[in-house]
Amino acid sequence: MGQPGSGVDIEADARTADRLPPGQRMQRGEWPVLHYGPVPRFKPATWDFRVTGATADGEEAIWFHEEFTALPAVDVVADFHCVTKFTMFDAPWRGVAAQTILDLAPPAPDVTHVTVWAEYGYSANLRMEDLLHEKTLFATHHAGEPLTPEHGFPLRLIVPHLYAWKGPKWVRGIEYLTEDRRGFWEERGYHNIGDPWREQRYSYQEDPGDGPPL
Ligand SMILES: Nc1nc2c(c(=O)[nH]1)N[C@H]1C(S)=C(S)[C@@H](COP(=O)(O)O)O[C@H]1N2
Ligand SMILES: [Mo]
Repeated sequence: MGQPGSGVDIEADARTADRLPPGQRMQRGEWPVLHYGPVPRFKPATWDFRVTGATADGEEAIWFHEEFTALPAVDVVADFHCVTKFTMFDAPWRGVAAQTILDLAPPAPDVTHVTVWAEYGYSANLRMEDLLHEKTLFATHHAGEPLTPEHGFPLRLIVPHLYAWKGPKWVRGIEYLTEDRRGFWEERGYHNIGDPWREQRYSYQEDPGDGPPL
């Protein structure tokens, strides 16, 4: 591996360069807290996670907190890209794979998109394929510890291949849609798809077909 200390930084820089999407910089130090509005208080007695909209059987699915935390867990290590231009490498998440929820509460065949709903009506829309991505998960833990309240306790969505606003903190459910509908930031100037590798930051960059009319 060469001289101690010699090649190491070069290798690390090379790794960083091709893992950093265009216009992003690496976040050093603390994980920033970013959101709109206040941090909701977790109320275990009334917390639930609901799957609504166009489900396969026409019924809503619902999990109370203890039930949700008993679902099979997965570990996912992934980079985290915020549209305000910081990227965190190798965030270690634990939680429930989105695929698990989809298996337990399947969508009707004509479902193409979802709205992910969080406390206070925050929402983000995703294409079904984004939710089905193998690294998309409903995270309960970060770096082996339960999420802190400001980072989304008890549950947040993580969609590593899209900008982080697509992952609502304090998530409470998903709604199956048979046509796309903009979420909170997607109605307020942010790109409907939000792929950091294509630098899809703002809605004025959308191509025809990227999203419903504004
Ligand atoms: N409920 C909710 N979730 C949210 C947001 C928000 O405003 N409300 N902001 C998003 C944005 S823009 C980012 S970058 C990430 C930030 O997550 P963090 O505060 O854990 O770094 O949360 C996302 N999830
Ligand atoms: Mo963000």
